This record gives sequence, C-alpha cells and structure tokens, in this order.
Amino acid sequence: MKKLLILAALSAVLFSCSSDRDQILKVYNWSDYIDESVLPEFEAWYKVQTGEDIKVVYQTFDVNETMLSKIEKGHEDYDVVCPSDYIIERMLNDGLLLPLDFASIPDSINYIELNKSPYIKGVFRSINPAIDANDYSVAYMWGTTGIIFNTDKVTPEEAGTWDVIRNPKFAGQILIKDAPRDVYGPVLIYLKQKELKEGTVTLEELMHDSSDASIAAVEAYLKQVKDGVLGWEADFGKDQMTKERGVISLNWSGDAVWAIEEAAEVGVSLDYIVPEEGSTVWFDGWVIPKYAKNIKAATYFIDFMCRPDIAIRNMDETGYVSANGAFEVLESQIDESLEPIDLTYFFGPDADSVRVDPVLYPDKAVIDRCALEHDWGKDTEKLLAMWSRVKGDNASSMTYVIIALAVVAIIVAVIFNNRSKKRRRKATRK
Ligand code: N2P
Repeated sequence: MKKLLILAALSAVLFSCSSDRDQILKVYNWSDYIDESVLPEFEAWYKVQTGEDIKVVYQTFDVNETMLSKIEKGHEDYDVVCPSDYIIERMLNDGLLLPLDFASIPDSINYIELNKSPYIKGVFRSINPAIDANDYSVAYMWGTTGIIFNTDKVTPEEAGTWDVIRNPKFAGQILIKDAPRDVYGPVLIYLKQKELKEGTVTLEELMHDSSDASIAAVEAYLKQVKDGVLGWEADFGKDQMTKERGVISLNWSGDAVWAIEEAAEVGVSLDYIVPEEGSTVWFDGWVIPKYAKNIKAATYFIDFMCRPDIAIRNMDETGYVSANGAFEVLESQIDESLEPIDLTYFFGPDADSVRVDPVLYPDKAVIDRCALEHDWGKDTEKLLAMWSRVKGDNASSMTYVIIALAVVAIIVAVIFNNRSKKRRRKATRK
C-alpha cells in the first residue's frame, strides 16, 4: 500500500511537470534581435488558435558558439533557437535538429511557405547537398558583413577595403565583432584577393578553407591589427560608433542600419560598405533542437514569426532584414527619397526598380561578391584556438608598460611600508 502511494505521488509530480512544460515555450535568440512586444502577442494568438495557454520564456545569446555549446554539451531543452547558417549546417550534420512539421498548422494561418523568398529557399538548399536545410529551419533575418564607418573621419575609399582594420590612421578607434567565423572569412578573402582575381580560387572554396596555412595567415594578420583595436565586441560596437568612440567597425549590416539611424539623431554621420574584395552573406534561422520539450508551440512560434506584420515589426525594431519575401514587407521599406535598386533576386520580377535602403537589401552586385560560410566540423576547434591566441594577449605595449609600472609601485610601497614598521618597532623598544 505504502509503495502504491509513493508511486501515485511520483506519477502526480511527473504529470504536473510535463503538463506545466506544455504551457512553456523556451526561446533562445540573439540579443537585440526581436521586438519583444511580439512575445505576449504570440501568447494571446496561440490561445486563440489552439485554446491552450502558453508562456514564453525568452533568453538571449551574443555568440553562436555559446548557444551551440548549451545544446551540444548541456543538452538544454530550448524549444526554438536561432543559429546562423554554418551552425545550422553543423547541427544538421550532428543530428541535433528535429524536422519541422508545418502540416500540423491550419492552412489559414500557415505563413511559412507563403512568404518564403525564392532566394532564401535556394540559399538554404545549398547549405547541405545531402539534407535540405529548408526541412529543418526557417530563415529569420539575413545580411552581409562589412564596415560601418564615420563619414567625417573615414573616406569611402579607405573603408572600401578590409585592410582598413589595419590602417594606422584609425588605430585605437577600430571595433571588431567578436565572432571568429565572421572575421576569419573577410580577412581570408582579403589575403587571397590576388588568387581570387586570377581565378585560381573561388569565394565558395575559401568558405571551406580551414587549412593550417590559411588559419596561420589570418592569425598573423589579426595580430598586426589588434594593437589598433578599441574593442572586440559582441554587441556594443554599434553604440560606440554612434558615440564616436570608434570610427571603423567590422560589423553586420543590421547593426549598421541601427547605428546609422541612431547616430543621425545625434548629428553623427555613419555609413556602411561591403569592401570591394568581397565578403560573407549570412542567414539566421529558427530551428527546433533535438532536446526541445514543446514542439507544438515551437512550430506555432516559427509560423507566427513569418506573419508579415510581425516580420516588419521585428525589422523596424532591430535594423536587421527579415528573410520574409512577402510583398507587404517590401512595401513597408519603400522610401521615395532613395534611388531605385533591383531586388528581383529577392522579391521576384516586380521588384526590378524599388526605392529601398541598399544597406538593408544589398544590390545584386554586392550579393555576387559575397559567399555563405560553411561548417568546418572538428576544425572549428582550430579556429577558436587561433581566436583566443589573437585576443588572449590583447594587451598593447602600452598596457604592458602600465602593468610593469604598477608592479614596481607595489614593490616600492611594500618595501617602504616594511621600513616604516621597523622604524616604529625600534622607536617603541626605546
Ligand atoms: C543581433 C545579432 C545579429 C546576428 N544582436 C547576426 N548573425
């Protein structure tokens, strides 16, 4: 009887835990990457659609690798997360993702297929030739990696090459994204510009290049850069640019849009450029990890994020560009004061001459000199080790002088203190 009671109590606890978990959706996203007011709206929408309660537990990260490690090593039960392309590739390869099942969502509220840009669909298809990443992820935001620059201090010609991060004229005012893959790619492209021009290597090949020689070349280059670096930043770079502490920032296009707008309000003029040598184009997408506990709510959440009005709000709040290909998203970004650009590659044939900010939606010519990063598998460790070697002794020679002076000062103070103690002891003995 006693055993039966214990069993019943245990089942009750287990049941209540599992039913509680059905009412919780754990979302893990990049910081500053959503209009947070859409979260309570999702809870209300979910209730209307399913008749069930849901509470969103929202957490953020700044670096892909932090998020990956929590899932890969920590097996954390996030229901929906937002990795970048090469991490989606890695999670796919390592069996860490669940296939998405949107057939479970009623047609009337299924926004996913309806709003997929053919461009995004194609790029996701190219992530892994063996498995279609479109079956496991839905793109959220996308953009390029480039240079934000202060137009009063830096010319477009100076900012138009990756070598600007090594330009002594801007030493101490250069911010670099603390994102190893997003820095490695552009630096390697810069170092291999001769081979790229001669056609002996392609951008696509460079995105797979994890050879020791290339890692060593990028490391040597970054070590020349680091004395001029004001900060390796996960998210404060855009802010430092608006305050004019930095004049150059190796950054993502979405941070650029945010910084350009904020800076204009305080009379600071910033611009963004994708250097001539070429760059990377990146995509972040929603996925449901293998350890998720609320697949149903996660699926509805991804669908909700694809609703055009929600996509527009997230775009307007963050400065990043939605991967949503709905025409109303395009319409929301039209500004008649701008020059027309050709966005047919993204929105289809009707978008051949649209007045949209080219920092948001890059021109086709920019896209043509950009490539998608790819997963390096176990070679990623080599990159991360190189990254910590570069940043690890990030102190400049001036820092070493200051540390040495501080040590000398401490030694002098200790000697002085001991001497005075001895003198006081002698005096009391007398
Ligand atoms: C915004 C994060 C953007 C992620 N804070 C770009 N991959």
